[in-house]
Amino acid sequence: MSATQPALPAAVPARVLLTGAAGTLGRALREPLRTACKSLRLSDLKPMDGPWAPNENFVACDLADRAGMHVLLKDVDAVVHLGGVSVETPFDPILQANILGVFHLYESARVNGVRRVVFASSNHCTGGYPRTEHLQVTDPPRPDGYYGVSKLFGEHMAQLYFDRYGIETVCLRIGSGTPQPVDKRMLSTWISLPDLAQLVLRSLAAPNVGCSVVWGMSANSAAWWDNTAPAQRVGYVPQDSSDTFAAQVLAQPLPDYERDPQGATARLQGGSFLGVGPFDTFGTGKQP
Ligand code: NAI
Ligand code: 15L
Repeated sequence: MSATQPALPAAVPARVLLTGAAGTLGRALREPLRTACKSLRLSDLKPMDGPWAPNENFVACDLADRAGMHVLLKDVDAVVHLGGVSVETPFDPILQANILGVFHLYESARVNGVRRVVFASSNHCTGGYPRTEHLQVTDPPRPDGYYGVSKLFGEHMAQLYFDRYGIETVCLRIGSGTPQPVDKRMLSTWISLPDLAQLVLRSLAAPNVGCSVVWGMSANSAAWWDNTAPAQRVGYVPQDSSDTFAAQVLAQPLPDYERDPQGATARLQGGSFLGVGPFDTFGTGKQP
């Protein structure tokens, strides 16, 4: 890709907290974040191993721990919130990490005077749409599971805390953040890790974002989402495209979840997440 990328923003807030720092995307974003900000506080459920750069420190915290979250958000200007359950699961872990955790995040932000959040939302907010639909961020949500519902809860909390308290949030509906696309669906949903880093930095630095939703995707010809206006709002200009990998990916056999063209996992945007559940919520040992 050769789309001209505006100069990287100078105005990344000085003191940034990165939750979910030990996860896949947290590890990928750590270096670009610590380079762009003055101090980077890393957090995750369990301790991470060093070594630490001079401007980094680590604080272990469970998102479900109210008092711990209050302390975690002290003396930070902005939060990149990646922490939480990142796949479709039974409701209880999602309730703790993604529902209670996001409530603690925003209440701690309000009490500590944090002005900006970059929230890792997900394409699973709209994973129930057929792959034939081309979506705007303003289209009605169609979550494909409890996980997608929890991300929509986060987006609504972001709106509430902007309208009531002026805390700005960029909700990134991330597609698939990986080194390269590995299946047909990802030709539509892929975001390269350098593009994701650019998107996060711009979301931290862009002025007057209010509460906005941006698709987290590279410049993929097969995209299901229109990112024109949302990307402009934060100045995001993707440099990569899944097109580069299309021939290689399409030469591979389809993964199991794409094989039956009438099945929900192949027909709908959420892919394999639609094949997870129902769960044995009431412990009866019987699935409906
Ligand atoms: P991941 O599962 O690798 O990382 C999530 C991190 O959150 C883990 O290190 C985990 O220990 C931590 N965590 C989980 N529960 C916690 C709790 N109760 N308290 C504190 N920390 C907790 O996920 P990944 O792939 O790095 O994704 C990061 C974020 O981006 C997640 O919120 C995910 O939902 C979102 N996302 C990721 C996409 C991707 O392509 N990787 C696509 C769309 C959204
Ligand atoms: C997500 O929201 C997940 O966190 C990630 O693990 C991927 O499955 C991604 O969506 C996807 O849809 O590819």
